[in-house]
Amino acid sequence: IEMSEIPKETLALWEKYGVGEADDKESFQKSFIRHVTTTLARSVYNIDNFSAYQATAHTVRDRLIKRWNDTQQAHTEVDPKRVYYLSLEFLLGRSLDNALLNLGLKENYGEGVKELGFRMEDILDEEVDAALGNGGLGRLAACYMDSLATLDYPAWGYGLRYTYGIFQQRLKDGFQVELPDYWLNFDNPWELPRLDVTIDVKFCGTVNRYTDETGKVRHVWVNEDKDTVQAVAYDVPIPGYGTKNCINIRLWSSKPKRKFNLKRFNEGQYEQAVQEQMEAENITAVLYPNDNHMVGKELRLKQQYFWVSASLSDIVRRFKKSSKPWDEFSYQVAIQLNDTHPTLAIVELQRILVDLEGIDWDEAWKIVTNTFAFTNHTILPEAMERWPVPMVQYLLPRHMQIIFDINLFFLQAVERAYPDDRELLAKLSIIEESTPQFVRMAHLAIVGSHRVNGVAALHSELLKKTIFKDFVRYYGDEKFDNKTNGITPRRWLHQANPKLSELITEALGSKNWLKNLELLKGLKSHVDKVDFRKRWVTAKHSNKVRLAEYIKKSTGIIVNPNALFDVQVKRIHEYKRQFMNILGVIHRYNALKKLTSQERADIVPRVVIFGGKAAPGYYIAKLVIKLINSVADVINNDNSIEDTLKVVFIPDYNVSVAEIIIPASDISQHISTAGTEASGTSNMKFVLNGGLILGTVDGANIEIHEEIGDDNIFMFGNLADQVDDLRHAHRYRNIPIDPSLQAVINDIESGHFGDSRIFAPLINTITHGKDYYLISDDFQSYLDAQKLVDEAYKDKEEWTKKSILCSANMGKFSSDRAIQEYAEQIWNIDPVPAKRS
Ligand code: B1H
Ligand code: IMP
Repeated sequence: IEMSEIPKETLALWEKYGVGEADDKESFQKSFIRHVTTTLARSVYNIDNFSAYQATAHTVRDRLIKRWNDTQQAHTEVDPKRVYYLSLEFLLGRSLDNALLNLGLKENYGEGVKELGFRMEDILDEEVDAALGNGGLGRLAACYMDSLATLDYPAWGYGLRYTYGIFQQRLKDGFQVELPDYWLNFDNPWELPRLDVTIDVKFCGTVNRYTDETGKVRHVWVNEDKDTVQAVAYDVPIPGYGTKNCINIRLWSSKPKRKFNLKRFNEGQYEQAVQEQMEAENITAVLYPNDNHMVGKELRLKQQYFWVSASLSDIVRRFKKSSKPWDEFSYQVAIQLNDTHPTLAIVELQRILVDLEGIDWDEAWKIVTNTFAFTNHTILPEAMERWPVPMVQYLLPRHMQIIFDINLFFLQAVERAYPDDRELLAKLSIIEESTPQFVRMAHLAIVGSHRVNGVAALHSELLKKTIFKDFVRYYGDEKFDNKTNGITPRRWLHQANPKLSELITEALGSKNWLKNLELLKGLKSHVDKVDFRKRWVTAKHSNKVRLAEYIKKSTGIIVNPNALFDVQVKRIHEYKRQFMNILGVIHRYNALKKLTSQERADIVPRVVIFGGKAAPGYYIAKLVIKLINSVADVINNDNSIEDTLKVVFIPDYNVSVAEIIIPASDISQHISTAGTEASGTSNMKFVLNGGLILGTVDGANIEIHEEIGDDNIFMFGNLADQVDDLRHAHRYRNIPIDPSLQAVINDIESGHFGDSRIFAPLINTITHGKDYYLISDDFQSYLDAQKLVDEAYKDKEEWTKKSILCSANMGKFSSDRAIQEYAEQIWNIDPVPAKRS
């Protein structure tokens, strides 16, 4: 309804009784008590930390909803071009602390809960993570939403509301075991169920051809009711920092379209009657727990189409509200594809335009390609999405036809540009001509988008030189570019490291750096001040004490906060080489054992900290976890080395655990085989928090190195352009294993760390598996780099200077910078100032 159609008296009432925005302590306490009483139906006599969390969360939620409404209203009034970020993963973590800080409520509310008899820290600790993602890709989406909100961009995220997020990891006898993450066990205050916003999503069925009244051949996709499921919207408000703006992530949940099948029930077929219900609900039941690995399950393809179909239907509905002509669609709508997972959106939009709206193919295709842009996040071959043609044909018959047509017209154009180059056609084709045929999703994403980007400079270059080389030849260079990843300094410094954040704000004279991270450069002038360095070390030390307490609580292991904390936390994957790290630990242990007590007195004690989940079906990665724990058992119980080395595997690494670990690291490891880690984003988080890094010449490490300089980073290993030759050499020549590495392997095989037969398949990846990730080739230079770390840490003052310079030079890696680049260079969107009311 238009504002002008509402009677003045009605508006006056809304004005009078409208939800207030008061942020003071007393208003908080009033809301808190009201929520305890009415929302939770509890009282002063039975309120524990968890209810206090719920009441606080609901109080914040009220404020968020107000901002969310105002933001949506401003967008509706301005009707600007919007960007839609399609991601199968949003790894948000906890929301309460983030919302309190972004809204500027933390101090008043902290006071408020204290007077009511609670500690804010305890309340914050009651929240379960929203863990709807695997790792870097999902967390990147979350950081990008924070920046989009903070910069007032008119943006929406679209994803799935999984009933089960990434599994919880426990350790049993040193092995990983998985537990379901039933995160919706209690009410979730951070979502707004929109039970009235439902969209039908079709599967299966057949395609009918007909001739319409103008004589044009058209297609209609029909299916049975039982093959239609319903998508229900749940909205997750994302508040910006230092703005009234609050944007939305719309997550879809699946439910059966048809109510219970009464006929079958009455025929006594109870199970079949329930079956359909369950199959519909299955679609959004669980997040696939594979990072950087494709699993060709039919249910995963159903998830992808379910999500894409509901989202596009919503986007198209919103576009139609403003009655603009179709040729303006791409001036109103930008859609970013977070990896190939949402690639079917390209096909779905073409189907909507051609089949439902009756637009000519070529005109529709222009609209489609001007709307979409595609981000690639990996070049690992096992992660490339390919779907069997028969599977697509069965689930989405009309989409398969459209894909064939897209491919035909595309290849015809290629042939016109390169006549007689059959090989080029085969290489570029969207269809892989195997038995069965496969749809290559990356090819479809490139052909259907106007821009393709990688996520760090090296990665984007490698894309152009390797897997997308032939596309560059056809389209030219301009379609392919780089958008180096970024992280939000609000969560990853201000929230996770309040002590350091406070010190930085004091030194720089304001909090402006939280919105303009380049201002951190101002810290450089403080490096030579002894007092500033002392306070920097004090802040870091208290983070190490906090982590030591967490380690004791979660593993029982006691570590010394004065030791050098050496951290590798990320998904467990062969290409990330946690295996090399633990082999290096064994090497260190054996060296320590050879020292005399006197010699050991000179050694910098180390705590080597691991964390990360292995995909449940990734056998070798799970063996790496077991090896780490077996090695830890031996080393931590060997008194002869006098606490110069401890090894810890922190279970269930997730976003909120990361917030404790990252600010406490002295050095962290980012040691992927060169050319394999597209970017990495935890590397940025560690350095922003004044942690040094030990890394290979890979991903964003290279750009971090450029920004912070040679003196403040430890780089080692073979370069990306040497990897092919080295692999070739392993495959076809007998390359002897590095002697230090061989000694370590012998040690494991001697049974020093338990029954070595368990580890044989893991060790074989080096000795008989051609050492695909080049551990042997990099091992010596890795050990050398570790030696430099030990030496450097002995000079505490110099180390602290490095630490400060690390933070000071990290401005580039704010997700605000990344989002601004996307907005200006790809999406062509402008901020819509947040409404004040
Ligand atoms: C990244 C993935 C990924 N790249 C498939 N690719 C998945 C691929 O469920 N799947 O099928 C899930 C995840 N994740 C990561 O993206 C890269 O490895 C990192 O280097 C990068 O920093 C991150 C964000 O760009
Ligand atoms: P949509 O763009 O129609 O999907 O709207 C998204 C949400 O924004 C809706 O659920 C409404 O709650 C809100 N909204 C849309 N238009 C207006 C408006 O004009 N004023 C206030 N809120 C609006």
